[in-house]
Amino acid sequence: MSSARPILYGVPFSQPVRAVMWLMLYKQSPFDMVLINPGSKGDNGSRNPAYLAKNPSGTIPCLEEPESGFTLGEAHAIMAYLCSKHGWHDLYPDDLQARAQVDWYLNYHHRNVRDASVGLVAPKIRKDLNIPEVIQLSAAANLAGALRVLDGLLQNQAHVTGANLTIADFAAYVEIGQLQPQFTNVFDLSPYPNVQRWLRDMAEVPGHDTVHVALAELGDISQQAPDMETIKNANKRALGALKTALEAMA
Ligand SMILES: N[C@@H](CCC(=O)N[C@@H](CS)C(=O)NCC(=O)O)C(=O)O
Repeated sequence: MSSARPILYGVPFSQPVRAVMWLMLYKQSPFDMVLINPGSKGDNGSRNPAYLAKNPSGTIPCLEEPESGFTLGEAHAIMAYLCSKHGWHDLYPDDLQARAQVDWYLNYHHRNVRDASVGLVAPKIRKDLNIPEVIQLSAAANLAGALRVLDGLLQNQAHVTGANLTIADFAAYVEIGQLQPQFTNVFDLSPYPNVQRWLRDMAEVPGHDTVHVALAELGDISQQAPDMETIKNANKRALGALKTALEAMA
């Protein structure tokens, strides 16, 4: 493992981890992935003291730059940091107002679009979390409200915050995209035609397929929750695809 490469901690199943992976693949920016089990206190768990020292919130993703020892949690903070560091102003504009629009979405995302996972996907995949039904219902309602907002925006613009692709699109897609029929199929997106058009466009963005191998492998979970073996295999395939993509960059 080269010490010059940043380390991304997480698993490809995690939506916020996928957003960071996608950004780095899109920019052909090499990294090493270290697997961290979300929620576990075990050796490779996100609630283990060793990991908490890197990211006190105990969530994935976390980025580490081994040479300086710098660590950073929160997918949106990581993406903004990488864009600022590398001058990726196409994805995170240096124009203050354009950047503020991207920041608007990144903040809005958390209690609205992010609820796709809390309300619809996690209850199927992470039975162990025992997410109460009232929380699932409220999350699904938040998501529906956010989709109405996004559908309105996307009627007049190609991407979430304007004409161009930005990190807001990566953040939004990893949540909304996972609901599509070719992935988990747990939510009807047909009432949102502009969102659907944007989803199709986003599927053409380089890195999309590599980042979504885990979901493609998992397939439709609308009728039946996947078993542990299926989840493990999907994770294995996703890591294989990521390894191939990272080797191709070297
Ligand atoms: N706001 C955080 C959310 C991160 C998050 O919720 N990660 C989940 C996995 S998708 C996690 O680490 N859960 C484990 C836990 O909370 O213990 C971000 O965008 O990075």
